[in-house]
Amino acid sequence: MYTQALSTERPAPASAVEDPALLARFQARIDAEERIEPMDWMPKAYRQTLIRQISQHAHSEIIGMQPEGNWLTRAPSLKRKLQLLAKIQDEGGHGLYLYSAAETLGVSREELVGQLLSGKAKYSSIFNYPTLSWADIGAIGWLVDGAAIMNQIPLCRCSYGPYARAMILICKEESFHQRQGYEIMMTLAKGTPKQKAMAQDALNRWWWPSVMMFGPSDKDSVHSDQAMRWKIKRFTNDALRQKFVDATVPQAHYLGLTIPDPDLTYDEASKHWITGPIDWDEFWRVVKGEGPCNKQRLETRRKVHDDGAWVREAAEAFAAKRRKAKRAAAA
Ligand code: FAQ
Repeated sequence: MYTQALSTERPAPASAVEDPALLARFQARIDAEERIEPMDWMPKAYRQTLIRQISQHAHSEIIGMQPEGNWLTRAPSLKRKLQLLAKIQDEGGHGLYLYSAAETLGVSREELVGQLLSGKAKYSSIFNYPTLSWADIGAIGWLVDGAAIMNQIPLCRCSYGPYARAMILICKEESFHQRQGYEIMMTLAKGTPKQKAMAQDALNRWWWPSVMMFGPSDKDSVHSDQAMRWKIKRFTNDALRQKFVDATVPQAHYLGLTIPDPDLTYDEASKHWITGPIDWDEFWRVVKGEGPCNKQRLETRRKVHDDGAWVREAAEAFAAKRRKAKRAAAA
């Protein structure tokens, strides 16, 4: 019931069903770096890929509000509470932006939200981990938003116009989120020994899930090849993961914290930090619904959705009233 359904099928090749001339023209537009807009012709598989990716992204933003929401009432100062509140509201806004971008592809928001609430749709694995201490709020901003930026900056150049444009504001806000997280970590790391230990413990628990957030390794990524040909994705999962590791390891060193990876080494020749093996069994367990918080996240989301029914009903009644008044004025 709580499984985030896993489609293991490879997407149908774009050429399987559609007019070769239209397909060739479409690919030529992509190759020429033209933006595809909602009313343009596009292959069915392109549309489906975008609906899948954008809606998963939207669900991630909405579910991603929960781990941080857990600390709103326990933030250590008014300033921290205001920052966290603003960040969580930003994430909610990103979700709404992204649902709107997905709707331009001909799918309704009700359908997408229904897929999330039924447990059929995926959202990012990272949000199925618990936030056990205040330091986790620092670690999420630093690592999770840091990983999100690494993945999302290239999406500003995605071939689909509405998604690419939505990502511009989202990336600006994620950048603020990353800085507020790193600043929390810096305060803790330079604080008392107990505070530093909290920061190290948060890093220990969030490092590997953040590294996994980029998705399966390239050899197991089902969608990457086609998504790269369509310029939806600009880099592979492993390439982005490497960029994240290279950027983040020196930041951990600056904090005086230790990356929880005894095999981590710096390769002088390639100038890359090389991690030890990633536990893909853990990744797939979480994706399939068996992470520490999958059940709780969906239950909370369903309750919030049900509790908010009156808001949707009131908005519909108000819209109907306005339509009626407009008709009366025009008559
Ligand atoms: N979790 O073939 P690929 C954020 C699935 S936003 C769960 O490589 P693709 C902001 C994948 O869907 C974070 N499932 O797939 C924030 C596919 O299954 P399917 C979200 C995952 O699409 C911060 C299967 O594995 N960001 O953090 C994951 O080419 C703080 C095979 O994978 C985005 O969504 C995963 N981590 O590449 C909010 C960015 N990875 O669909 C609050 C946009 C893979 O066939 C607080 N998305 N899977 O059933 C993307 O860039 C891509 O969709 C990837 C996956 C890179 C996530």
